[in-house]
Amino acid sequence: MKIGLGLYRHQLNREHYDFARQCGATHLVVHLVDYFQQGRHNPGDNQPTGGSAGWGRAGDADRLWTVEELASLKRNINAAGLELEAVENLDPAHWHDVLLDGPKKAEQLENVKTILRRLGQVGIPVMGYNFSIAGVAGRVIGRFARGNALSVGMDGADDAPIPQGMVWNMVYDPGAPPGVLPEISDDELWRRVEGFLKAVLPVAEEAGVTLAAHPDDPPVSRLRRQPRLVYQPRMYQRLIDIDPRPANRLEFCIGTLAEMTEGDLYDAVEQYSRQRRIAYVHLRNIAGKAPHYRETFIDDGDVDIVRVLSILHRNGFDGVVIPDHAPQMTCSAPWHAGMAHALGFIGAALKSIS
Ligand SMILES: [Mn+2]
Repeated sequence: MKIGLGLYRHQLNREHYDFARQCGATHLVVHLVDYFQQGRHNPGDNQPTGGSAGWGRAGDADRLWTVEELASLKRNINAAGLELEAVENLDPAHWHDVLLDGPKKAEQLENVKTILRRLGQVGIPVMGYNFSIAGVAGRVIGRFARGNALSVGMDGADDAPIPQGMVWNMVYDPGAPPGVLPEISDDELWRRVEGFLKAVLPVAEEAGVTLAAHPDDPPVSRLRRQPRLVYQPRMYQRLIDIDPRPANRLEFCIGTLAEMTEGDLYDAVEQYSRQRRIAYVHLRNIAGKAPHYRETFIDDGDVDIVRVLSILHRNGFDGVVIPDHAPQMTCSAPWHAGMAHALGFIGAALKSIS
């Protein structure tokens, strides 16, 4: 297994690349969506949470990530001695009507195909995505983690409807007419993801890019009156059974899986790693179950992280593991300290099992 670090858009610079290497990472997973754009609630270096208005504004609908910027990003990362493993998350500006089945759906499926071809051209092997209407919403921040560290949790599912012009917890159309998104069924959401995968997987495969699906964080059956896709471990199977292509894989989030109310986490790790359908792993620890849980330090929650890594190792998983989120440590560099702690733990755990 390889150790990676996930970086937000504003962290894509040499200082953070060197920090990753110093922590023992060899790979990076990068976010190109700017979650912190005009979002009033987001501390700059913490994972975004946002209020009912979401994380902030989506990107420029008319400007897809270019070959030049992707190539330059990869070049700079390689120059720092790291590999670029994945781009994580599509921008709602580029695919909102794929999620919403809206009038620009056909055009925006082409956007996704273009992005996949460009990743392939530059040699970025994985595109992480999260097929979700409400997105990562409805969580709370507090001093929940060991030693009063700032962390994220959930206290019941948010039932507030989503305003028009917003999807995936970001605003893509600030001039949208008043009103809220219509409620849809679980079947309708599955119909949409199936259409999406059938349309883009052949292009991904041809481009040599793997699509990696994140489960619903937080994992509840409905959030903001919209259905969720993967909120129990077994639902990942339905997703990969849509298409057997190896390009149809999982952004396997241990923390989210552990928050789910059904099934056994270690069985799920066994099940999906044995099928070789894990593209890369988000690793973090939690305490509790949705809709009442807290994110914890990696060595301090319900999950036996070493056991998870042992199962992955035994089943031949050779991909990248990143720390996902970490509590913010009380010091002048809360994000760095949290990540350094998580990466140190993961590094030691991997040495102990291999
Ligand atoms: Mn995750």
